[in-house]
Amino acid sequence: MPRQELEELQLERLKKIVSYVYERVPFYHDNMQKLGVKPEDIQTLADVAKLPFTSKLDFRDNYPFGLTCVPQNEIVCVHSSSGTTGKPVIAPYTQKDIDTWAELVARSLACAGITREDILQNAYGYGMFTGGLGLHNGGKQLGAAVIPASTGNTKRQLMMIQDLGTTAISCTPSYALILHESAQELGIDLYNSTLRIGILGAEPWSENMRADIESKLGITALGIYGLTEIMGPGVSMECPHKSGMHIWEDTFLAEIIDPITGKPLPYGEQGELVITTLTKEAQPILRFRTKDITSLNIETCACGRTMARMARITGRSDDMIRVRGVSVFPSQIESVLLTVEGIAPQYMIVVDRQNAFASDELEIWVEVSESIFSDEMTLMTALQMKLQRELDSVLGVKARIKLVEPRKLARTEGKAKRVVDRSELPRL
Ligand code: DLL
Repeated sequence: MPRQELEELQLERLKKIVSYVYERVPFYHDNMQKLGVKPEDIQTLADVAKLPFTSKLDFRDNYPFGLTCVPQNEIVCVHSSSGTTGKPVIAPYTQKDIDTWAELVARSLACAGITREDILQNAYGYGMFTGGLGLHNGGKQLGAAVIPASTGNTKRQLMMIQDLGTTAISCTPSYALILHESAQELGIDLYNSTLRIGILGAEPWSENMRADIESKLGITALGIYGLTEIMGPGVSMECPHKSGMHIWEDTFLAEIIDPITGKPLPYGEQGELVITTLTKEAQPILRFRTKDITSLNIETCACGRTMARMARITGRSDDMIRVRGVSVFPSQIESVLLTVEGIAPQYMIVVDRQNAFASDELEIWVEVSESIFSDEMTLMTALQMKLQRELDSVLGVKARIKLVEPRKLARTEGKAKRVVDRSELPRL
């Protein structure tokens, strides 16, 4: 769709959704009144900036159904975020919401090059997490054969890939590496298997991590993005040109704001992604502050799609670490680590939360790869110094590196936990 037509459609839908929530949800009604804005004040897309933001905290304050617009008997399914502390985010859907979601995931998979000829092994967790059922319903909608593998049981996952001829795998990037590690242990050659595409998301990963996964699994690794508050996976998806994830803008209005001032930023500038849902029935959300740091590009992609692309997420504004006043994101550290030979793509960044994330020095635990690990101190010290130098020059801050024996750091089958508080450190 030409962008002008797309923007007309967005405006029409935005106007509708703003009146819809204004009439139904006291939270939006009150917040709009506080700002002195009425639904009829939305006359252009830029007017979205007049609307109040919604944050994760607002979900907590309105737990569980305070943001919901429909009576309970119209809700056909409820998902939730993992929520490690406090109450999780609750995401209710009507049948129409579920259908739209399946359609958007099907569109995402098609965008990645998957067809009804493919066998999609879905290794995102099934249950209340949106990854499992989201990819499941979208895969079926496309007509691919979906294997509901869920997370874990890596040996069986590998057996299914081999026996069923799996051609596409959906999982977190960190789990793709676990699959490779286990395959190696079992003498299975994943590189030459039937696998050809990876639909990877749910956690930040770097361009170097992509290269590593592609070279180890012999696949094209593409990013999928989404979040519970907005829908689940399938908000945006990379095409094989690998130049950003196409946001399905007929359904979502995306903005980039300055995370400190909250002011909208122009296309191309990096800031916090804010999303308004344009068609949701059960729980539409106005201007959700995702905390995800990215930028938008509206140039037509080489694939021909006109919908804006969001750049790889460099991190979450709440994952940002301040070292001597310099902002550092875990993904920047990952990028550096993966360029140094002898380092396994497993690491942990240690922070002192009591110290409000502000420290004088970065502490990073890094696993050494099996091929290079040695008891000889001089070798390991040289590697440590090399890493220190690289991190110093790229990040501009001092890093204290602790080298860890191969396979010593904990593996997670879901989202990888890269930033760990000192009080939670494992004993090695
Ligand atoms: O992780 C939904 C999902 C499932 C996405 C499967 C992709 C695949 P939540 O648990 O609510 O939902 O977490 C959402 O995860 O705000 C980002 O910080 C992060 N995230 C999701 N996809 C990506 C990605 C699911 N491709 C939060 N790159 C988001 C980087 C991502 N971060």
